[in-house]
Amino acid sequence: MNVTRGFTGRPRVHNEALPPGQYDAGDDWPVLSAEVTPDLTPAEWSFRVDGLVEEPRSWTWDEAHALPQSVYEGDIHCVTSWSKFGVRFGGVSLDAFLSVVRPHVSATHVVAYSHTGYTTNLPLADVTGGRAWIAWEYDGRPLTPEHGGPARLLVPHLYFWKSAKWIAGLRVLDHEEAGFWEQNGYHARGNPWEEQRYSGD
Ligand SMILES: Nc1nc2c(c(=O)[nH]1)N[C@H]1C(S)=C(S)[C@@H](COP(=O)(O)O)O[C@H]1N2
Ligand SMILES: [Mo]
Repeated sequence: MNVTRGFTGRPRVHNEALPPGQYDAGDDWPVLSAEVTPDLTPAEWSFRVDGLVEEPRSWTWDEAHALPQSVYEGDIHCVTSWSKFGVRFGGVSLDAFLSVVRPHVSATHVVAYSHTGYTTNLPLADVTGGRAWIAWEYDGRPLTPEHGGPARLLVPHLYFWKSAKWIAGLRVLDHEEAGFWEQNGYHARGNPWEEQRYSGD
């Protein structure tokens, strides 16, 4: 265990769990968007799962909040090399949505898409098994618009570009379809522990 900060800010304790090539951003949380932050209210927000599923459906803000709530406490890692330790997000596990729509046995991948048009692709296995969330709270407060509020995808075990802000839905597929950054040279999976930054890494 290391205490990496002394007198400035609160002491930060962690388990040396920094993926290769990353640095600890401390209390900073950089905003990284390829898009203008949308003016999207909870009433306008919806989340849809369709494609290769038994029962495609959409959830309103209230319907999504009626699902069992779930918290992620842990770290996040951006491909631009900052990591943030011990963050706390609240929302609903993607498993709760997927168990309603029931992906076909042939399903292998998803494309996550935002209300702004951003897309990112993920293996289905990376968004099931308690490893992905629709998150609307950060540190017990509503997620701010620049960080993806009212709600964003959260897939913290992969580089943070996979965590689509202003999440609108998931399309379930039986093949991989490259999203925005993945079409622009970034890695299809983006596992920070294997430093999968660019295609070919
Ligand atoms: N809709 C949308 N989601 C997005 C992005 C974006 O431009 N648009 N940028 C991605 C990238 S590259 C990163 S690193 C994280 C940044 O999230 P943050 O601004 O909350 O730190 O959001 C990801 N999700
Ligand atoms: Mo990023």
